[in-house]
Amino acid sequence: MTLEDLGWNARWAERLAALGDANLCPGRVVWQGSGQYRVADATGEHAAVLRGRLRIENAPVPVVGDWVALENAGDVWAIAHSLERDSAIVRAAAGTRTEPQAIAANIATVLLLTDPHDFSPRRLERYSLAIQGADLAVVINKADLVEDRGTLWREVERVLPGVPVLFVSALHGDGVDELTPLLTPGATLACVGSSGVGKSTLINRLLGTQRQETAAVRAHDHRGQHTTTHRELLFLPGGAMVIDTPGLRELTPWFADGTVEFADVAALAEHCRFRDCTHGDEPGCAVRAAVADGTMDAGRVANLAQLQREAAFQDSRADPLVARARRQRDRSLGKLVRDIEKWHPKRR
Ligand SMILES: Nc1nc2c(ncn2[C@@H]2O[C@H](COP(=O)(O)OP(=O)(O)O)[C@@H](O)[C@H]2O)c(=O)[nH]1
Ligand SMILES: [Mg+2]
Ligand SMILES: [Zn+2]
Repeated sequence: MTLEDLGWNARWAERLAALGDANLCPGRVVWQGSGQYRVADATGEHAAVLRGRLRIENAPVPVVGDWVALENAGDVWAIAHSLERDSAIVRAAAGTRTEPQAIAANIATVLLLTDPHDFSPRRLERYSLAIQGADLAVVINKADLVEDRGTLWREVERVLPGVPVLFVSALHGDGVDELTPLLTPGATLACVGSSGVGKSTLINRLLGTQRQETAAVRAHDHRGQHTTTHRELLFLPGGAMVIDTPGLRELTPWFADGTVEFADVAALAEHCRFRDCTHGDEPGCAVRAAVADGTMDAGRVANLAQLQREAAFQDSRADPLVARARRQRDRSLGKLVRDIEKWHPKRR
C-alpha cells in the first residue's frame, strides 16, 4: 500500500512540510481506541502513542481518518502532530466545559443512514449539522421494508435540499451499486446514523465479508446492541476506505460558530415585522404565518429553536468571556441567559 492509496496528496504534503521538521513522517490513523492508535503508512501499520507534548498542548486529539506526523524511535511510534483536517464529523462533548470532539476525520462523503423505522427529518437535521466540510448523502436502508419511497424522498428533500438520497437494502444487496461512484480509490467514506439502521451490514456488504459485527435491536430494551470501544478505517476491495461509527447515541452537534440557521426559515424571517422576531407570539411573524398555511413544517421550526438553544448553551459553556458576561447579566445577553435557563434550569 502506498500513501496515495491511503488518500495522501499534495495538500497533505504541504501541511506536513509546514511543520518544518524533516524527521517527521506521515501516517494515517486507521484504528483508535481508548488512547491507543494504529497508524498506516507505506511500510504497513504501526501501533502508535500520542507524544506527551501533543497531549499537553491541548491540540485536537487525533481520531480515525486523521493524517498525523510521526516520530519513530526504534519500535516506538509517537504521534507528534495531527495535520489540519479537511473535514470531520464533530459532536459536542460535555465535560467541565463543552468542547468539540471529532468522531472521524478527512471524509469525502458521509453516508447518513436511516431506515423506515428510524426515519425522522428532525434526526437528519441534527446529524447533518455535525458534518463539517464533507459531502453528504442520505442512505435509506432496509428499502425492502419501504412502501412509499416518494414520500421519504420528499421529506429528505425538504430538510436537506439537493442532498442525494439512495435507497438500498444492505442485507440483500439491492441498490448498493448506487454507491459505486463514491467509492473511488483513495476516497474515504463514513457511515453515521442510529444504532440498528444497518451501518455495519452495509459495510460488510461493501467489504464482501462479515467483518463488522451486526446486531438485531430489540425495540424496547435495546438489548443485543454491543458497545464498541474503538473506531476503525476499513479498506474496500476497489480502493476506497470506510469508517463505521458504532455506539453513537443521541448526537449533539458541535456548532462551529456558535449559531445555527436553516436557510429556508431565515429567508422567511426576513419578512417578520420585527428584526429580532423569535417567532413566538410577536405580531406580523412570517414564520408562524407559513406554519399556519402549511408551507413551513412546525416541527422544523421547533427543531431549529431547540438547536439554537443548544448552540447558545454550548457557546456559553465553551467561551469564558461569554460565561462571565452571563454572570454579570449583561443586557445584550439577556435573551441568551433566558434561553440558557429555560434549557437548563438548574444551572445558574
Ligand atoms: N430488512 C432488512 N434488515 C436489515 C437490512 N440491513 C440491515 N438489517 C438488519 O438490521 C439490524 C441492524 O443492523 P446493523 O448493521 O447491526 O446496524 P448498525 O447498528 O447500524 O451497525 C440487523 O439485524 C440487520 O440484519 C436491510 O437492508 N433490510
Ligand atoms: Mg454496527
Ligand atoms: Zn417571526
